[in-house]
Amino acid sequence: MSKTMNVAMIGGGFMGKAHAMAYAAMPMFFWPAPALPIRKVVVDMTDELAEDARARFGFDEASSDWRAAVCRDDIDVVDICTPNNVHAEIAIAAANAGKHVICEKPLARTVDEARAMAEAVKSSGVVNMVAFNYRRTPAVALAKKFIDEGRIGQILNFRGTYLQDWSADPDGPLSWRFQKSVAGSGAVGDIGTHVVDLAHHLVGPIAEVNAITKTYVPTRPIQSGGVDKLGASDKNADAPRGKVDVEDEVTSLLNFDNGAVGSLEATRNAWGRNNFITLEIHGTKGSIHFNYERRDELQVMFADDPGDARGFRTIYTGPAHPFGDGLWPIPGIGIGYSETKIVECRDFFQAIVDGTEPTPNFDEALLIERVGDALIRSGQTGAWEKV
Ligand code: NAI
Ligand code: SOE
Repeated sequence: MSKTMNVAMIGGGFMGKAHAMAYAAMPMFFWPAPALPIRKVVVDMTDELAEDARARFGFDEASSDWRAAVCRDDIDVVDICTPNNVHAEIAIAAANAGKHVICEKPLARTVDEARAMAEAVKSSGVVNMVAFNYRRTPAVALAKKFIDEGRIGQILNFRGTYLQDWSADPDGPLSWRFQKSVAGSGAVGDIGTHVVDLAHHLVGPIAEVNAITKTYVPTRPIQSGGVDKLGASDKNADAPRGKVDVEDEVTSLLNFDNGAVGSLEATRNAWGRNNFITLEIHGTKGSIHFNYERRDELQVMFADDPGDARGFRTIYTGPAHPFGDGLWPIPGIGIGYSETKIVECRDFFQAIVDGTEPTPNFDEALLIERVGDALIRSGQTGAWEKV
């Protein structure tokens, strides 16, 4: 029987829901499970919010005191699902208490915070991971496999986009995602970092960037309540307006360490795009195309295909592909966002049990943070900026 591990989860919003679901579902998908996560205590800002999260997400206990929760003797894992402003403080306290830590992305608001977090987990020797879950989409993992096998040859160009439209309406609420003091940055940290993670995973480290950043909506109606309302679904155009002090959009050229070039776009203001994460990578022997809005599919073109079969073909991912052993027994059932979190949860607990480094860990996320910082700097200077 798998060993049980007690989790203290801090933050019971959107990601709290996704992580709680993964704790419950992971052993159902991956059996025998590396460990059985026990939803021990959930922490939120107030006793009322925490109790609501406890009842909804199936935790044993609720608390409004994360400092006490992360130090409890009976806690093995601390899971950080709060907005970005408290990631560093909680992760460092958890590491100092000897707890394994999984932290939502972006790792922190600034490079300095991220570095302090990476140092804390290193000096305490705890297992650490950052929740860049999109790389655990089976089609993305299949792209990685093809690249590692040399099927598209040497990579020449990476084009990555992350387009959404939940902030396109200027009367969408001023959530924490528009406040630098809470979020650290705007589209760069919130969604651009997912593209950087995918670029690092599939191509290698980004060396320098040349970016344009724009803020189109300078003020928004002040949001009531803590959990992010994410857009116009809950808008109150008559509320007093507060300042947006982060970028709405980033567009950048990229140079990679290995000589590949590329581009990155991230915006939450692109009407009609929902979770439009696209990757198109071409190499000396072929190309790969992925669109998260059709996340079960990977399009590939191999240059050595016979002339009469030249062109992109669509592979529909299923049991034969990465993570297929645990997901669904036949192709065509498909996966959702939650499955990426279930795989992430399995990999984190597997690393704890095996004593290995999960990926991406805090060191890798520090590098992503440095790319984000270079994107912001380049947006200000208009020049190429080194990572
Ligand atoms: P949210 O606003 O839905 O939920 C945040 C929760 O944390 C709220 O319940 C809030 O009351 C609570 N909270 C805030 N400060 C706290 C504190 N000091 N102590 C305890 N609880 C506190 O936010 P969401 O969307 O869940 O985002 C959380 C984190 O997850 C962010 O870092 C975000 O960037 C990341 N995220 C990652 C996603 C992914 O695809 N990997 C998707 C969405 C968010
Ligand atoms: C909002 O842009 C958001 O929830 C991001 O914070 C997540 O990281 C992304 O995966 C989904 O969209």
